[in-house]
Amino acid sequence: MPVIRRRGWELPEHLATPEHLFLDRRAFVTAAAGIAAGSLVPDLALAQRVTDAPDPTANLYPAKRNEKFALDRPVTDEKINGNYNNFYEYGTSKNIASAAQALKTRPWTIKIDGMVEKPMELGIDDLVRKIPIEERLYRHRCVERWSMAIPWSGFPFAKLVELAKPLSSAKYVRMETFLDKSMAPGQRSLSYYPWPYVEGLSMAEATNELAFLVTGAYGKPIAKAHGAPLRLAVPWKYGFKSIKSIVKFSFTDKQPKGLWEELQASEYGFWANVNPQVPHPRWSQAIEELIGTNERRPTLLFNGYGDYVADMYKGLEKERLWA
Ligand SMILES: Nc1nc2c(c(=O)[nH]1)N[C@H]1C(S)=C(S)[C@@H](COP(=O)(O)O)O[C@H]1N2
Ligand SMILES: [Mo]
Repeated sequence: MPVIRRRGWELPEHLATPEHLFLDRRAFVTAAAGIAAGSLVPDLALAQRVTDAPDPTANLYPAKRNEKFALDRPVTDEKINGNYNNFYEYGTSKNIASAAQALKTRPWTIKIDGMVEKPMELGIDDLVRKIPIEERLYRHRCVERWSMAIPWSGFPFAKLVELAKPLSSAKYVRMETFLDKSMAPGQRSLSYYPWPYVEGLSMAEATNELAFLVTGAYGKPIAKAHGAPLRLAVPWKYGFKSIKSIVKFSFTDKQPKGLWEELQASEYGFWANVNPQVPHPRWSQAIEELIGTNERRPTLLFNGYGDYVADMYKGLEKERLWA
């Protein structure tokens, strides 16, 4: 396990996991009870790891890299990236990789519904074989101020939109993660969270060239801790928009409310574009720490992806573009 050393400039301890709310007493009691119940099945993660079948799409990796998406920094070491995750379904610490082995990724059905010509359900393996995958090097900036650089594999979100054939009345895509307390201890212990995890994008954002549906990372099918078998990468937005383990895409005319906005609307909004000039209510966003290095850098507007995305927000300047 790589140890991530925290230095003096970083967040005080009580802010170290800011996406996690300060617990009120009642919530804390519920959470503690949930954790105690969860401890009855300590070996579940290990058992699952041993019995998992080989990934049926493994032969598609490594996918050809699309050189258009270049980095200004080295790729984060896979071991560090694979062991420093936010996946609240598996706990509120960063060290959830082992617990996430309880995630069962097959069979995995993806539902497309709402304002579409023809709603459909399809298995992840059919979906991944329908649309050619490629590799892209993307940066990732969490609202907690850390960042990484990842070689994701997957396909443009626009391809899924093409498949879904949304009606012209659809304005947003709402995405949902699985809901299954039996394989997600966080969904039991954090019982006051509005599970399942939900996130949303406008149609313009979803069809932006950068919006990427991820099926793999580091030249292989995506690890469970990263949100197997299908997660989103929208690198100009704060990390919490990049929903993991997606089971549903709903096309809608109502602006979706993500899990964090639902929990704490005063801190997390719909747009959530990286903006160093707008501090989170509890800390600055001016600087980021490159996890796994000793480096910190000034945060860039739209995480440096303004050339791709700035046009979408013309006229929206008065809206809350912050985390
Ligand atoms: N379902 C689900 N998706 C999620 C989260 C989560 O808790 N549950 N956390 C988000 C946050 S806050 C971040 S920073 C990224 C972390 O992705 P990584 O672990 O691959 O770095 O996942 C996002 N997607
Ligand atoms: Mo995050």
